[in-house]
Amino acid sequence: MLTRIDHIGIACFDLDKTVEFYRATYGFEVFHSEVNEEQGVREAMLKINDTGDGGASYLQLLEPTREDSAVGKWLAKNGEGVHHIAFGTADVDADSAAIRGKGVRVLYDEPRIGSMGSRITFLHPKDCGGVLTELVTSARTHE
Ligand code: MC0
Repeated sequence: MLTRIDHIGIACFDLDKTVEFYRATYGFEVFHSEVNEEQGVREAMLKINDTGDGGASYLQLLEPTREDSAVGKWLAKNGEGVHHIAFGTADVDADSAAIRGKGVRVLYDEPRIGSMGSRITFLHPKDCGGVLTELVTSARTHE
């Protein structure tokens, strides 16, 4: 069951500059940052609030580490902006299987490692009304 908006992924060319915009404009601070080489991103997670399901909601700022990554390709075509939305679930395996059963393409056979040790998968944007959609089970909720 999907129980929260886990994060909104925002693609940017310059992570440090974008972090500073969110800090100066809204007062959001970086909760966590990391590089995910498999996904080809350097990212900063800005926590908005804890949620009632044991998880939290974040803004995820994403700078590509290489031009041929998903975010690098998307930025070259579209420029900066909202790249994807992510729903949180306690069981990404069960939810991705259920959604696949409804005819939506799930991009990974097995969930991969996402931000802060989470387990993630993606749904194809062409099957989701043009919205790249991620499912996340956070390390806090998959223990
Ligand atoms: C591509 N398309 C999108 C899109 N990316 N539409 C909406 N939102 C996006 N973000 C559209 C393109 O415009 C194009 O449509 C069509 O999909 C094919 O795109 P493409 O440029 O030819 O690229 P593909 O097919 O090689 O790859 C698209 C695909 C890929 C969605 C399969 O980006 C992917 O695997 N994404 C999942 C992984 C990801 O995004 N990782 C970065 C975040 P037209 O109409 O022009 O044909 S990592 C992350 O978020 C982690 C760290 C975390 O949360 O913890």
